[in-house]
Amino acid sequence: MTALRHDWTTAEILDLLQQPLLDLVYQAQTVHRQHNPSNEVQLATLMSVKTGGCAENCAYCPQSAHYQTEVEKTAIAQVEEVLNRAQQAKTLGASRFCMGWAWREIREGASFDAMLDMVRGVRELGLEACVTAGMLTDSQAQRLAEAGLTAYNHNLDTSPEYYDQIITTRTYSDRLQTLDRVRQAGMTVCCGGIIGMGETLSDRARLLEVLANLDPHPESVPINALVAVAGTPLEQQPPIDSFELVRMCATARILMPTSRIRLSAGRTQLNREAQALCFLAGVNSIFYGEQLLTTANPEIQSDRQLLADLNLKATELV
Ligand code: SAM
Ligand code: DTB
Ligand code: SF4
Repeated sequence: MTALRHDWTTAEILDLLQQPLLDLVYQAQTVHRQHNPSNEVQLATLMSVKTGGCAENCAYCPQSAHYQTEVEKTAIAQVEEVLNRAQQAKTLGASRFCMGWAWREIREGASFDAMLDMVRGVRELGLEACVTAGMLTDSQAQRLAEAGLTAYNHNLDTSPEYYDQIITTRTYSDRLQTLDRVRQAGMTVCCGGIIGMGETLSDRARLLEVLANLDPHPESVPINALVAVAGTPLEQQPPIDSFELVRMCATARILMPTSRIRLSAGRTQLNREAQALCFLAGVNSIFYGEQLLTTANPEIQSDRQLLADLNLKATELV
């Protein structure tokens, strides 16, 4: 059994990332089987509760108010609509429901009260509940934890060194501070990043280093491939090679043996074989449902078929 470590160096991680692909995947699957049930994948369904008009300037994001994209700013969804969608996700086999808010930071008032109602309602359905809504205060973290929120998602996105090429309206340490508040309030942490934004292999290693050296590790680690959206500064980025995504997932699995590694945005670009290789590399969660937040995800029917053909079981509700 490999012990959990929080002292990984950049050089060690770069060595892992650059191993012969099959050695890397073999090592990742070995670690995976030591710590987690094999052949099991958690299905998480996303819903955009508050879409567009965000004050941050994240270069990848179609919801930033700084860029002209096809995403329109919409009103905050009603609690009832959100809970209907959560019920539907449960019926379709999801065990986690994730609610996205295009905010720089959580606002107090009716919308935060509604967020708390959504969290309570999702938990009452027996689903894990996750919220992603930007920065928060200690008191907001506390109230979300009291409402039963399972996890708060807040991604580091890339390395500390590359960060200011992607976002200038907040800092890496702002991000780490929010993660700490989530942890202090007793919720689990969902934190990962994006590849395909023009970063180097060292940047990827450094992102993984920061994630793996958090103690405890984030319980869930979304690995996104950039969805290059027209109107964003990254619209011209070429798609990444799927083996690079496999390498990223495998290395995340080796570094964080007990975390859920979630193959997140970018799955529509992957064929079935590439996704199977990601599962072999230790991925044990995907986003399930035809939409991510504002962009497309694979069809429900094709995901069901993929899981059936690979004999993978969806994680059951507890
Ligand atoms: N505003 C909150 C925040 O930034 O934490 C929550 C919503 S934000 C859309 C959640 C995450 O989605 C981002 O941190 C980023 O990692 C991911 N994301 C956004 N746009 C993406 C894109 N075009 N491709 C891949 N991942 C993306
Ligand atoms: C995460 O890491 N990826 C999800 C979820 N956490 C919130 C979001 C992906 C968004 C992709 C672009 C969009 O659909 O707007
Ligand atoms: Fe806003 Fe989040 Fe998009 Fe950044 S990633 S622009 S914070 S919604």
